[in-house]
Amino acid sequence: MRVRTVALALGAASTVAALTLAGIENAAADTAPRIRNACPSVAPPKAMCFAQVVVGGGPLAAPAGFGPADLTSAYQIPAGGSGQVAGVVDAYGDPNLEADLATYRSTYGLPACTTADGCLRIVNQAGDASPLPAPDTGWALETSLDVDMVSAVCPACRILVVQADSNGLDQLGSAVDTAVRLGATVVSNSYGTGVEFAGETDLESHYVHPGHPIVVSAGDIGYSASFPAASPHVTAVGGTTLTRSAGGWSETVWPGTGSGCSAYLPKPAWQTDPHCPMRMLNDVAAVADPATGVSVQDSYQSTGWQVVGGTSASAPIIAAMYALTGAASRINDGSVPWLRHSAAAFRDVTSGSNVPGPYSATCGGDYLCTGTAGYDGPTGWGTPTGVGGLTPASVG
Ligand SMILES: [Ca+2]
Repeated sequence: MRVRTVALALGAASTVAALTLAGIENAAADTAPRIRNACPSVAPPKAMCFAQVVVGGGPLAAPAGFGPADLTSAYQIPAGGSGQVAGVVDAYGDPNLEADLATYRSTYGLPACTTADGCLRIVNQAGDASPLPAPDTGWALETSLDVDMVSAVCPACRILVVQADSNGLDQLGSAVDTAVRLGATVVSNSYGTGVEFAGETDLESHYVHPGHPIVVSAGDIGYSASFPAASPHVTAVGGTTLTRSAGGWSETVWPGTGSGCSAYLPKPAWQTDPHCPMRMLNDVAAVADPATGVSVQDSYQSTGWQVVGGTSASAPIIAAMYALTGAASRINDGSVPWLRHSAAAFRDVTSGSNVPGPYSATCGGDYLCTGTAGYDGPTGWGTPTGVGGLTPASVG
């Protein structure tokens, strides 16, 4: 309970206060909290992880970002998930993954989830338990973020981590295929190119798995369409700034979130927005602003508790909520929020923009880059309040 109290107190803090209080990773003398990407920028057809971490100020002694109770409250997350398998695809290895997950879950009072009890399974992209890929510091943080978010949202889910040999999209795509083959109910993908490229059409088949929702981060460079989020066969997840307000929660567009109109991939029939003739991103959103970030435990070449954001946080939250619907086998793409949205099912995000951003271009000032009433690119139909908006209509 002591830890939960700390988390709740910090969750209530303002953005500025959260930044001031959240210091990590670096030497104690490095006292200026700031945000950096966990993974370096790369050019397609490689992908970067979309985690952003608060650094500076010295190691954190206790969790300082949003924890499971905060997320459960903000998104009205129900119980459930027994028998569901949350697949997580990342690149490279993380030697401390299981130990760090154990720390996260025990700290927050969640049931243990270990390789010994079969709850946690870690394989390479071929589906084998060994050899696992060489470790990478940035992707290790990313992987911990993914399994921590899945744990926070769906503590009863089993977790299948598939580690691609590298950050090449062909490798990551193979890992997605493996996750589905090994029984993943849903597959969370917190990575992408940030920008589109012509060759993405040749890689898209890895993300076409009807009956296994493929959930993808929208990217962290502001207004821009990223692949594989641009696939019309996935759910593209944008990001918000999440703040606790009197009696509840409020959200605005996180300026870093990707969004936009694909240059290469066609518009699916279920998308009805007026100004994008191709696949429009995004479909839904969840918290991604590192200044209102989530708590993550990562000790691989790092100091333990971290405050992390980026659309790498929002994608596994949505993936795990899909698992909680118990209806993932009837989900084929990102259409469900478009078909099932309602005022009760989503918190409509109506303010904020992802233009200007460090790499963004103007979008014309409309819903492609601006939070508006109803659908908008940065946050899709909004953030889920319960799983009703993520649950497909009953057959027949
Ligand atoms: Ca909106």
